[in-house]
Amino acid sequence: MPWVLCLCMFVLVGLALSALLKMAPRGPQEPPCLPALPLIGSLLSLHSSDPPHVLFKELQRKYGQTYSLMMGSHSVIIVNQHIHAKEVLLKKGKTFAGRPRTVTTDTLTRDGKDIAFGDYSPTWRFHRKIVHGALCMFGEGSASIEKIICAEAHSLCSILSEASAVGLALDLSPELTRAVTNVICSLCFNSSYCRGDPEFETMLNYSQGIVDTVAKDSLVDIFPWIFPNADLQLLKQCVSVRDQLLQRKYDEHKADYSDHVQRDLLDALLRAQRSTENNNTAEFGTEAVGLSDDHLLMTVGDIFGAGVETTTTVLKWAVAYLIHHPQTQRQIQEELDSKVGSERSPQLSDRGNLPYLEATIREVLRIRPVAPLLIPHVALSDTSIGEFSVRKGTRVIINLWSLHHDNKEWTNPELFDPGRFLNSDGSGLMIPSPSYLPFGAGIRVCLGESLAKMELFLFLSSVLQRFTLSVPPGHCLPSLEGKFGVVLQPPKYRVNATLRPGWETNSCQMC
Ligand code: PLO
Repeated sequence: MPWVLCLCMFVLVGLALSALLKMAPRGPQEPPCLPALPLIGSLLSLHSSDPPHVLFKELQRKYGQTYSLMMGSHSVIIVNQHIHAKEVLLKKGKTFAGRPRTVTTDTLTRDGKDIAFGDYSPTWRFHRKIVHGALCMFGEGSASIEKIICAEAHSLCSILSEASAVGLALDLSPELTRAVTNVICSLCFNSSYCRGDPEFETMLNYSQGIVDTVAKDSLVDIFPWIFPNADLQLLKQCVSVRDQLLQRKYDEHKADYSDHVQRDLLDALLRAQRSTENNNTAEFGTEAVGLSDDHLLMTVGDIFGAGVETTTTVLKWAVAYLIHHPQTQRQIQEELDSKVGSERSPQLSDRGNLPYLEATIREVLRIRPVAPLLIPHVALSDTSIGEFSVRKGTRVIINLWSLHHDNKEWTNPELFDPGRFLNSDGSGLMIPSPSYLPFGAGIRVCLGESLAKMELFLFLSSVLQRFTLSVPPGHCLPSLEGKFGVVLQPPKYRVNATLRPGWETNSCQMC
């Protein structure tokens, strides 16, 4: 019967085709996607009491380590594992070097004229190179930066001594912020703030306002046309106060600039700006890559913002963990006693001799990364991550929190354990997992990494050499949860600084 034959043929052809399709190498596929509705995207699946980095880590269980979602109309890929993270940041660093434009970051940076939030372009590359050079000149390797940090560490210790003498429990936050701000101020403007300086208070205020409102990928960034809300108003106000302050410093500097002396980082930037006006910068392509005053001002804003908020935040986390773990504190102090003693202050050359302190700093940066989602990247052309295809314009979020808490990579990732960064006999440092990127990686890696490491080391060693930190009687230990924002902020808490035996009469010495 011909129709039976036909049917058989049809089935056979179908089977053969499906076998062929199975054998043929499968082209790249899209990553699994959270449910999404027109306009609001995946908003309904993102409703949670957990902060975004924790929620994104949890969603891996259902969608796998790399998945996508829609933020409004934007497609976003979330990367939760180190192999894909390194593909994005290192192997395909240039392809993923873009930045999304958002209402809040545009407000902060005059439409991306800075380094951290500015999109990839010849101007951006040139700009970053100049800032990198200037930071190298005044940062790592320059003896003066060590002196500046030590002077601030010394003044911080004096404040702790005064508080300790009268048994006052201190909120360390403004003290740490001032110490770190002064390092950046000396570096950028060759100036510093005294305690209670009204300009410093202004700075504290506007910076908190910016941290609370900028780049949180909150509703205002996703639906700016529906939510021109109070957050955006506050941000605009804070940015305007910041801009006035920076502009004043900038104008003063320009007024007495001379080609022959380089007093600080701003002088180095001004010199670079002038020399670009006179030379061509062929290696950056044919487009004009000049640095406008806006670019320089926004860069100084970045250096200030990044330099102050990040380092202060890490120091506050470090102190919070140290008062939770007095044993760690004792071990650091024993190391300091035996390797530095009490005749002099710690200095950068001691770094190699204090592995336990270094391991503690690494562990703080692991367990509470300053920027748990880094800053989002954007694919500049069609590309892929692992087996997944990625379309040009897709945003990519590296969930550093997942990398640093991946239990395939870290034993008991929730546990604070500096020992994990030490070799078996505790004499040397190591990085036990490739899933560790506290400063990011690749062409957008943090420019201030070495400066931050110097500050963390000198501030913590100077304080712990002289003081033991503890919770004031009757107070609770600070929560270690953190408030999500452009940086992961520790809560407000107070500490008692008690002078260690032998230091009661010893005044703080300068290094
Ligand atoms: C911090 C508040 C400041 O007033 C402005 C500012 C500038 C640069 C930002 C910084 C803030 C937060 C931390 C950022 C930094 C650039 C790089 C750094 C985002 C918003 C990180 C952690 O990536």
